Formats: sequence, structure tokens, C-alpha cells
Amino acid sequence: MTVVVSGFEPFDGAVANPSWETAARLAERGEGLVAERVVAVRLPVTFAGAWPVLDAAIREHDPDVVVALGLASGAPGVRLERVAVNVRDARIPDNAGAQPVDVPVVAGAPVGYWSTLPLKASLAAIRAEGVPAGVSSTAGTYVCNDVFYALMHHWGGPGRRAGLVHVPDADVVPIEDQVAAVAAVVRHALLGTPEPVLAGGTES
Ligand code: PCA
Repeated sequence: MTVVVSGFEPFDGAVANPSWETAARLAERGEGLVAERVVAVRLPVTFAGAWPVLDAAIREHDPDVVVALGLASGAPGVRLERVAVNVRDARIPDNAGAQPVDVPVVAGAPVGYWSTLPLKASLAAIRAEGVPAGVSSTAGTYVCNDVFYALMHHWGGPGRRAGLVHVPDADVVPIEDQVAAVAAVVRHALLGTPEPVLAGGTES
């Protein structure tokens, strides 16, 4: 079995992006952590370029599980994203200067796609390791949501485990703990663990 884990280059003036550091470290230590081959892919923070890079890696490695990682700066913990929406609405320009507002990711395609990662099983496992985590019902409308939507639209489907996990800044959750959290997601995705009944929603 093969797992592709993507992370992003820095954006918005930052010098690093923990999503890439976490993906790279998970790939280095993949077989020990998840017992399978893990390939890390670094994506540009551009609407035009991110999905093509992930798509090429998927074609090359023919993975069983794909987990896209992105940074949610200011988040209090790991965010397991539930749904990708078919809209681009960029508050800031991407790394190529593009700032699409209220245009679809894929014209004429469905409004959204569910993650096919076992979110609640992962949530329970991550919390059991003492790492703060939650389920999120919006991945935003920037490049992370874009890649998540394209991944589910073009590659997702029956038997294909895929989704997006937002990681927080490394001073909130250290990279080692981010790696442990994502490893738990990958393990449960590979196992196909049934979802426990575990409340993870919010009122607003
Ligand atoms: N986070 C941004 C894009 C790249 C990243 O790491 C986002 O959440 O859309």
C-alpha cells in the first residue's frame, strides 16, 4: 500500500509552513509510523498550480490513501476537514498573485464533497495521544479547500480514502505531535476503521 501526503510551501510572508515539515517528516519515518510507504509532495500555494502537482504525484505513485495537509494559522489544534466546497474566494493573493473571488473550483461540478477519511476514528485516536484536535466543517475558500475539492472531484470515489487535514502553527502543536496526529489519520484510513459515534460539531 502507498500513501501520498502533501504539504504546502510557505505563503502570506511566512518563512516556513508546518504542513510541509509534517508531510516530509512523516515520509521519512513512514514505515515505522504507518507500516506503509509514504510519499511526501510539496505543493505551491497557487490556485493554478497546486492540484496539477498533487495530480502528477497521484498518477506516479498510484496511492491507496491521499491526505492533503495545509496550515490553518491561529487554529487551536489539528482540524480534520469534513467537506470541500466548490468556490474560490481569496482574501489574499496566492503566491502567483492570483486572487479569484466567487468563482467555482470546477465549473458545473457539485457544490461539495465529503472527506472519505475516517474523521471520528481519527479524532478519537489523536485525542488519545494528547494532541488537541477537532472536526471542522469548513476548510475555507483558499488554496487548501481548492486542492481538497479537486482531489475529491478528480480522484475520490468508492474505496478511495482521501481528504484534507489542517494543521496549526508549530508553536501551538509541535511538528512531532502533528506527525503523530497525521500518522493516526493514515493508519485508520488504511485500516478502514468504522466511525464511532463521537460528537464533533459546533453550534456556530
Ligand atoms: N494553508 C492555506 C493554503 C496553503 C496552506 O498551507 C489554506 O488553508 O488555504
